[in-house]
Amino acid sequence: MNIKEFINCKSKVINKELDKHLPAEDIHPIQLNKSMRYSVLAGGKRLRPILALEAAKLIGGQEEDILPAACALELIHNYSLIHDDLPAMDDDDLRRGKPTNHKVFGEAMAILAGDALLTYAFEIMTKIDNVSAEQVLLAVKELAKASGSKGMVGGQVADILAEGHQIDSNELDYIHRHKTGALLKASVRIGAILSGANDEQLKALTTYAEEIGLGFQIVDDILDIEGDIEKIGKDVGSDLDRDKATFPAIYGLEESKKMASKTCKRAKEALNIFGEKAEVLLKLADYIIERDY
Ligand code: GRG
Repeated sequence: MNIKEFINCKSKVINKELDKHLPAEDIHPIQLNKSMRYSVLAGGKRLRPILALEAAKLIGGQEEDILPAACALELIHNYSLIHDDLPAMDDDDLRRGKPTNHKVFGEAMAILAGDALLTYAFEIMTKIDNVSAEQVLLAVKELAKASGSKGMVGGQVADILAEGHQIDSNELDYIHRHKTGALLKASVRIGAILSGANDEQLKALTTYAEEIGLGFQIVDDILDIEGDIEKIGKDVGSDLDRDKATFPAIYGLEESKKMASKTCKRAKEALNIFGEKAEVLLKLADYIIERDY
């Protein structure tokens, strides 16, 4: 099985489901609906939904039962990207190769589209069928915690407050475990919870998710730096700005690469209890750490 082909194929299923859930562009409020659809349907690897679906499959869950939760995760991810791109945050003009939401719809609409995606995610969670109310409740709690002040928003705040300061490895760890790691971890755990994972299975999948979350961010930082070096020919030393909350800034480029491959190894070891059934999640760990996009 080729993992890139697998991701492309699964993305089509997820995109179809997202399209189905998102409010149509020709109904009121038209501008808001257009703005929400613009960002969500602009591409993206759909890693979070795929992680949820694959964790579920490993435990014996049915894809169609997990799809609403998979969409909810992607909507929250997209809300975070829209808000992260705003002038008050990263002030980015491009996302997934297209103008950012606020560049097309204006800042006010981008803020509101993000808000609407966040809240709509929880509405979609109520549409989960064939799963006990108790499991849905646990999954909702997981999603809320991972998205809010104890998760992604908390990590984003720590990242903003760290700007312009030298931070230590503990702070860096906190930022990334929360800013990016929390939603990736929730993706795996939600798929597992909705499929009735037992404690041992949930613990193994949680370790896997924590490791790939960390690896994802280390690789993201490395790719950013390597991209800059390629684009503007900056020398590595000057780019490893100590005031940046990145792994290469704290550990150096070579050590960061070693750390990324260790996270991948630990992620895969955590799935030993599942044997060959974990093939897709094992390949996804490799894909996340070895990606060159
Ligand atoms: C604004 C509440 C709030 C949070 C923002 C996640 C985040 C917090 C900001 C994103 C900034 C960023 C680019 C972080 C690097 C890691 C990351 C989340 C990259 C984008 O995720 P991918 O690669 O994106 O899964 P696609 O486009 O494939 O969906």
